[in-house]
Amino acid sequence: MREQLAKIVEQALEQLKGVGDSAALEQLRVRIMGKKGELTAILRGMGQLSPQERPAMGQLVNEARRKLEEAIESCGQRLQQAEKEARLAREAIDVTLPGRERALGSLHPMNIVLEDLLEIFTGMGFEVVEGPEVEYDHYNFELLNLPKNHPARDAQDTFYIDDNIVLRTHTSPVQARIMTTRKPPIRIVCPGRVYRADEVDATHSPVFHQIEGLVIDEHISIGDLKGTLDTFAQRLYGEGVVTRFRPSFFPFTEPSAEVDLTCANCHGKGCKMCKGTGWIEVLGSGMVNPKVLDMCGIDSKRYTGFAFGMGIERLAILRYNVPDMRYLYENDLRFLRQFR
Ligand code: 2U9
Repeated sequence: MREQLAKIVEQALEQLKGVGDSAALEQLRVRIMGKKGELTAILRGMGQLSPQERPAMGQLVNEARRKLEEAIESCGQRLQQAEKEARLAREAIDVTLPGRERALGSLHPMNIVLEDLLEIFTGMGFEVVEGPEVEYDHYNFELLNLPKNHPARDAQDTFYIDDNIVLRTHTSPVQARIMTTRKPPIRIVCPGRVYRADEVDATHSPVFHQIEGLVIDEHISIGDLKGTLDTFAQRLYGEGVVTRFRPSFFPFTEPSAEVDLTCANCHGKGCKMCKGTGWIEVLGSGMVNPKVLDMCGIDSKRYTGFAFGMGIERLAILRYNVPDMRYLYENDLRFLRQFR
């Protein structure tokens, strides 16, 4: 029995040297000291010894057990320390590494221009109003003095949903809706998406954006229109900019004018951008046609008004010198990142 005990201790100490992790150590501990362990078996076997032999043997077994326990304990500590060091090495963070850059978005050039326009117009006392993009023929055409046979209603230009419903071809129906539901004074701007059955090229798209303005009150004159657009032009392009009105025709305004602004690139001297003229065509405008006022339920004997409209893409293209309108729609990051 002594020999057996010595062998167990010797073998266990030898095996402990080769143990590589806590799990293997636990396995070894159970194999020796567990309920069915080798040492436990010896303890059980002591029952067969004579009473004279038992104390000495008991002492030996206790000593062996203490020795093994100590060895296992110190081996466990060694392993834990090694495992902790390995974990720390694995989880080490290099605090000197540069941080990961977050990809920040930015405003689309169309939205930069739109925000500027809205700031200018709200600063002048205009209210911003929006309306539906799928619109009744009645608001998109009829109330704007574009009767059924008018050439501007040509199916070539307009997307029809059915006989009475279209994709709005301008934001004017938003103003028409306001006129039918409110009393003057009215001072609104209406930005939004509009639709025309155009082929796509460098300057055309079947979907584009407009902002239109409408002012109606007693005694509104063409002087108010000119003053409003001059102020707008100067806030958009700078102090020295003025407007030039050229006679034109729109069914919903009378008289009507196309409005040029001093070329912000050459200050009127003439350059490539304004094709040598010193002027950039930006707006359409006019005094609201009395027929339109009356059709919308506003007494044209008492009230007058002016209206204007412009394309937002055109403003963005002019401001940023964009060579082709399609850049504004394709969302190529190489293009968009230039506006950060
Ligand atoms: C109502 C009455 C009058 C809105 C106006 C224009 C002139 C105009 C174009 C400029 C370039 C649109 O983007 S564009 O193609 N717009 O020239 N728009 S006056 O007149 C209105 C609108 C609503 C009730």
